[in-house]
Amino acid sequence: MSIKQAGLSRRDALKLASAAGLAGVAMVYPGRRAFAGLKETTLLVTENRITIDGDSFPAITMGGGVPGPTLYWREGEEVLVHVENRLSEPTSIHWHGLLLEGVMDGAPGFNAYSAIGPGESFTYRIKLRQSGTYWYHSHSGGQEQRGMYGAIVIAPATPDPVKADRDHVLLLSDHTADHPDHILRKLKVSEGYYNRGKRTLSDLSADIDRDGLAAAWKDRRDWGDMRMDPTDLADVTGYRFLVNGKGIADNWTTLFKPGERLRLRIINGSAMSIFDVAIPGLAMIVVAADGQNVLPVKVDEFRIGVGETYDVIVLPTEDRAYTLMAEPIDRSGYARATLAPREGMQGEIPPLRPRTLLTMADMGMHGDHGGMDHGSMDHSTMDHGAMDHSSMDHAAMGHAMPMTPAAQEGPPRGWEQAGTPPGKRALRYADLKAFSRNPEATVPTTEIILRLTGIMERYIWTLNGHKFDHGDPIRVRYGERVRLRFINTTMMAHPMHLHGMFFELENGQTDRMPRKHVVIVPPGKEASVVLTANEPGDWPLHCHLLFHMNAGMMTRFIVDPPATPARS
Ligand SMILES: [Cu+2]
Repeated sequence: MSIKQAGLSRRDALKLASAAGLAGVAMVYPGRRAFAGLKETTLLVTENRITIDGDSFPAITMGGGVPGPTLYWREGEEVLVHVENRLSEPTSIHWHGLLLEGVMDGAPGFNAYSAIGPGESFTYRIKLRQSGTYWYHSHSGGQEQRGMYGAIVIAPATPDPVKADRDHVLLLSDHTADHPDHILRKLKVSEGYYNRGKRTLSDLSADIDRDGLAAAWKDRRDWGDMRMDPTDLADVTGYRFLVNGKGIADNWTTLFKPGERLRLRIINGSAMSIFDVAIPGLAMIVVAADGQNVLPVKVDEFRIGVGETYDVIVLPTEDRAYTLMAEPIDRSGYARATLAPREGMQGEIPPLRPRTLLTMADMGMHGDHGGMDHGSMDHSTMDHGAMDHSSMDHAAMGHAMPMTPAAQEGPPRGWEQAGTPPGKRALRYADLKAFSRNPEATVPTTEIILRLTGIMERYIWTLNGHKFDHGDPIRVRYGERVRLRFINTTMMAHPMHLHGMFFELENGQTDRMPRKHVVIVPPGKEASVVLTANEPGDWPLHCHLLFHMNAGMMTRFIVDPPATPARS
């Protein structure tokens, strides 16, 4: 672990204290009541100013900076986090990916948890039942976007199967000086407000050259009918993209000695941005997804949805600097970090890859479908040839990206096309195999269908056609084995996140389905997961795009408490 960049953190202070034989936090913070065997952390939530690439911005900070401090914990520990709200508005902290008691989950309005009022404090108490890379963030309004996010690294109780000489968190985020409430208002006025990548007439002529007049115009007309832009991969642009709170000029850097093994814990803590991540010249071995170990898979790049995490091992052998590039899928900019053998070095920055265009094929629509009601996007009228669950082509799901892009002129077309350079390999969900075999072989007894829906022109994002708390919640029995089928009827990818539990991604694996808490459901496609409902509670299930969630793309996933055996 490099202490270099972080300065002497509280954790380091604790480590030093324990190395010096000083047991317990009471020695470090005299006067605070010590809980035997508990690890305590205090997070002050305050308004503060932060500096990115030399520019100063207001922010909401946890512990004074953005991101908040990385919390280094150990599996089996019980942790106490005292959160003191020094804002003039309510706040909350949610522990993303952690298994915990419902009231400690930190989502206001769920599990009898309420937001922490101005001037108030709340103590979270979590007994850590897992290890890996996670993060924490506000679950109130747009506060996450304003700086309330930080990383969590939980060391396993048993020796870590992943060996590394150095271990770093790379927390990706998107920053704007615009207030989140203002952004949402603008989005509601016009869905295209932020979409500056609109296609122009000259684009049309290029399409006509390639596809012929009829096809080009037909595609246009279809898009027009749906009131969506074919470039709507992301609906908010104008962000700058950060690694560990650092901009492109700040250039977050870490050092290595050639031949060392580096573990990079990459977290997508952005509000709205899905990234393609690569380190040109360096292969990455993916060893964990969403905090859970997977069988190692070597790739050149991966796509990371909002709320997802990937741990990778890299083995730089050359005496040169490398650039980690994270390009948002709308290619409106990039975040970078540098891995270098010495201070002051930087790697080459490759040109941004072209922006992918979505096509009607992303909606599973081929040929004439003139009678279709685009306004309601009724699932039953869609072409489900490729969506039959039983025969679903899992390789084509989610991250399916061919090793080389199809030979074609112009920008890549279709969600799956990341513009991966020829001969390079992009991670697909189908590549993820759980490190340990799935304990559950039980076939799901219940299938729950969740349609991802929206009325884009009014910026209403919904589940099964209902805004949050306007439709029925999902309710399952304790211990029930359920399948959740997400059917995306919209033109955007939605990273769907479940609190309180892991699910197993149905990615074509049989007994090694990866355990995740976020699944990207691509535009017009579907994804399915299975889970055993063994965490009683009233859990949020939502799209992790901040403005989609705030617009209503959220529901309750209620797991009834276990039945109490009748007394005799
Ligand atoms: Cu969404």
